[in-house]
Amino acid sequence: MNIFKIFVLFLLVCGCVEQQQTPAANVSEKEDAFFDGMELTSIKEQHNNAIKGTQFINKETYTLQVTGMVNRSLNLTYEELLALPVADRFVRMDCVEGWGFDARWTGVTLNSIFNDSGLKPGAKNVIFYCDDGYSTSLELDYLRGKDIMLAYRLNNVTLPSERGFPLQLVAEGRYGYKWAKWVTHIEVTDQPYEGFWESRGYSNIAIVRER
Ligand SMILES: Nc1nc2c(c(=O)[nH]1)N[C@H]1C(S)=C(S)[C@@H](COP(=O)(O)O)O[C@H]1N2
Ligand SMILES: [Mo]
Repeated sequence: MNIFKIFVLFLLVCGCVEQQQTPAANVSEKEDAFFDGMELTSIKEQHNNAIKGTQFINKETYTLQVTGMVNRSLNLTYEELLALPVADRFVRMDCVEGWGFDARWTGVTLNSIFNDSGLKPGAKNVIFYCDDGYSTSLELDYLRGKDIMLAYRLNNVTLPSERGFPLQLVAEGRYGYKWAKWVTHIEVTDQPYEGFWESRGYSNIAIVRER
C-alpha cells in the first residue's frame, strides 16, 4: 500500500468515526400525503391566516382552561390533552375568502373534555378564547353531535406554531373563522356570543355552503 492509499484509508476511517460520534440530527416528522384513501393538501400549500401573526406557545407552561357551565373547571396540560382518547379524521377547511384545503386532523374531542368536566343543564354555547386575543363561539349541540375535535396534529405532524400550536378547533362544515387557533380557554355558557369576525358582521352560524 502506498502512502496515498494509506492517507485515503485514514480519511475514510476518520469520516466513519466522525459520523458515528455526531448525534443524529433532529429528524423532522414526515407529513402524510394520503389518509383514508383521500389525497391531502401538503402543509406548505395550505394557506394560513391570523389577525396578529403567529403566536408561540410554550408547551411546558401551557394549559387549556375549561370554565363556565361545567361541574368541574379544568386546567389541562399538553400532556394531559395527549393522554385523552384520540380522534383522527379527514376534514376539509374552507375560508370565507374562497380558499381551502384537505387535511388529516388528530386531536381530542370536546365530548372527551366534557366527559371530565361535566356540563350544567341549560348550557347552549361554547366560547373559544385564543392567545392572540381572537375568539369565536359554536353551539354546544353542534360540537357534541358532530363530535368536534381540538386538533394537535395536522397531516400527522405536530401542529406547527403558525397553524395554532398547541390546539386548533376543527369546526367541520363551518367557515375558517370558526377554526380557532392557539386555543387557551373554553367557556361554556347559556348566552349568545359574537367573536372577533362575528362582531364585525360575519355570520355567527358560518355554515359552509355547498360548492
Ligand atoms: N387565534 C386565531 N384563530 C384563528 C384566526 C385568527 O386570526 N386567530 N383566524 C381564523 C381564520 S379567518 C381562518 S380562515 C383560519 C385559518 O386557519 P389556518 O391558518 O390554519 O389555515 O384560522 C382561524 N382561526
Ligand atoms: Mo378566514
